[in-house]
Amino acid sequence: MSDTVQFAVHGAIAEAVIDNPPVNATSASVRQGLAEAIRRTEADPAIHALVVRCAGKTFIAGADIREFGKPLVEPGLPDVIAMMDRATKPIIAAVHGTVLGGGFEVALACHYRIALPDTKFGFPEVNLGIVPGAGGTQRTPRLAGLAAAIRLTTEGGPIDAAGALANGLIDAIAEGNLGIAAHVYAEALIAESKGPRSAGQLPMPADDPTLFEEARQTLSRKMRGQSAPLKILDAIRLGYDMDFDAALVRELELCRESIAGPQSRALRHLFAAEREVARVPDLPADAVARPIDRIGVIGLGVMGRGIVMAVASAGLPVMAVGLDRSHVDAAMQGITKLWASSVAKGSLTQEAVDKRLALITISDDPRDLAATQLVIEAVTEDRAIKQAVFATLGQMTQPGTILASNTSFLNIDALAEASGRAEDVCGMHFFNPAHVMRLLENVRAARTNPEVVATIMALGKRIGKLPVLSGVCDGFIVNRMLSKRSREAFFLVEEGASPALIDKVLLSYGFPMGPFALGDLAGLDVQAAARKARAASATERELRANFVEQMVAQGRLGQKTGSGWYIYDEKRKASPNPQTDAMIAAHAERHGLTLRAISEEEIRERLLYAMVNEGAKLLGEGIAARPQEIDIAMVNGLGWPNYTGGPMHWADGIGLDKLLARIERFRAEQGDAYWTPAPLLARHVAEGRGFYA
Ligand code: 3H9
Repeated sequence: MSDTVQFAVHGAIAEAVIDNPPVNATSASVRQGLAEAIRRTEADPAIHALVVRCAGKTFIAGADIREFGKPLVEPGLPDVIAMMDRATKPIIAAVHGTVLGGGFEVALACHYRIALPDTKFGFPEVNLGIVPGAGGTQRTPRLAGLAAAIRLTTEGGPIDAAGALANGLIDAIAEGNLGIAAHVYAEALIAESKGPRSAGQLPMPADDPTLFEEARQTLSRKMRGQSAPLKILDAIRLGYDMDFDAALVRELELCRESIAGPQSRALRHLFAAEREVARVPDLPADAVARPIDRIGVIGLGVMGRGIVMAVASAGLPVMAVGLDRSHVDAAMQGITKLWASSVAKGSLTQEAVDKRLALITISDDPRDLAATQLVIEAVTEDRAIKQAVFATLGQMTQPGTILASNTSFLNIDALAEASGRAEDVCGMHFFNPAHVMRLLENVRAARTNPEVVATIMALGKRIGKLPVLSGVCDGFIVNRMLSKRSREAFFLVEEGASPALIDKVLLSYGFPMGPFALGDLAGLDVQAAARKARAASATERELRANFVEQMVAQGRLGQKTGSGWYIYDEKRKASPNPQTDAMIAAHAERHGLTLRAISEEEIRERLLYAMVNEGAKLLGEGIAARPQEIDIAMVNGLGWPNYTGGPMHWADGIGLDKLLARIERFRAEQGDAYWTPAPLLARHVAEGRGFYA
């Protein structure tokens, strides 16, 4: 047989058990083993049915992503699936765990499907920029109807066993031992003389062009810029335009084209990078995570509340400490209100909310943090206040209790010294809203114990976050790179590019919004405060580009006051703001600046290359250990479009030599202070390599 598929015969029933860790992907040996199992079943007159199931924690979770881009080893998955479809004896898929992508397609090609109750099914191909290629877009509508098929294949989200049963995607839910249940099921089929049946023989459901059109519009909005979702709709439509077999051939072509395209390469890169960043390269093997079963949060402003919610949502007890009773009460009211709105929307049950609330203990006395193993500090972003809090925490918590700051810009080494227990101190920088955003920048300070690093990386995952490790610097990875984009955006306005044009350029690149719309959303007062905090190290030109301060002085704080870079109506819909044009014109006159027309290309390059160059500096300085950290942080923290693979992957695609040449040109035009190429970038170009290879 094959290394990964065991074939056994029990009476009239044959069984193929796939064992291909970690996720039983359909690697070459699995395909070969399955093909052989079908051949043997067909050839042996004593066998009347074949059960296909998997060892380990899951049924097949998809095609083997690691084989993509390499020459195909026969047989391909569609060939194996065609053998199943044509088999003359019933094949039963007995499934558990996560039945995904090519795994779901294998199951759908089997003639009968039974599943354990907690099984999840789905077509996550779309998240990898891929069109399902082994019949998923053809069998699903025939079994589950058009609406369910469109939803499953284009949205990528899972459906549970009960949903799959209700939608006709499986035949039964099995209790107890899956192998035994499958055997019993197969025996019953044989006893009732139920033969094979192919979903391909079923008719397509009635066509519904409106459904396709609505899906097209929704996907164009929700997954803006991505080609796979729309290609998947095209693939489903094939079922109406040609017969089943021809549709399968064309579906496979669309699948292969999508795999070869840049968007899928980028998304697969992120899939691998996401797993890579969880492995910190230089942690000693004996750096084991400390046990954490009680967390403290001190400071209950917007960030602190979000962190409390994130921790409690993960089922961990949390001691929430605020400045005084009224702050604590206000925080709890805020948290309760947010969760109540989730209940009202139907995304959470009241029972789940009650469980979470029961995990939160409130206090206004830092001494109550003594029983925690990790405290996340989220007090006001002020050096003196934070240092005082760290000094208190150093005294009031046990040695070994991890003290993590949620600071965005302050120096964690200084906080570490203030605590008197520097080896227990680190950063855990959440993004707003902290209970929603996945990215978590974990920060290793100069004296952080490796065990602390191991603990916060593991804890981040446990509370549903995507932890990325950063070193200490001003702004860590995301905010440091973003600050270069903001600077360039203000300069571009001073030179003549309108904020609306700049926003449009970034929007069409794929960001969810441009820097000025984002500033209005976040609040220009917040931005002004951040600029003030960094004024001491700012250049004259940076200080001169004081548009934000000018607007704040006029009471224009962005969306919350109805006016900022844009004007907002009561529904917060933006329109151009004549005051902004007047402000820019007056600013230019005051400072004797000549405004010029700036091309969209220059705007795009200056905004994005400024960030890539800063990313290269982060790498060169060792703040980010690998380009993966940067790509994952920027995609998940800033909304850098995922289908470009993140700034460093994208830059490799452009070619670092071209990038360096543009940076040198901007340096000549704008000055060394803003456009000195990162030494690492220059070195990579000299060596003819990219950030990745
Ligand atoms: C497809 O099926 C195309 C077909 O329609 C058409 C064919 C013609 N291949 O996530 P984890 C590895 S496209 C190879 O940490 P979890 C993963 O890299 C595919 N390897 O575990 C990691 O390795 P490492 C459609 C894979 O328990 C290890 O498994 N399917 C694959 O948190 C553990 O992964 C998908 O897109 C794979 N397909 O989550 C499913 N999948 O430790 C993608 C995983 O060396 N996979 N690995 O880094 C997932 O969503 C999650 O991995 C899963 C498990 C939910 C299965």
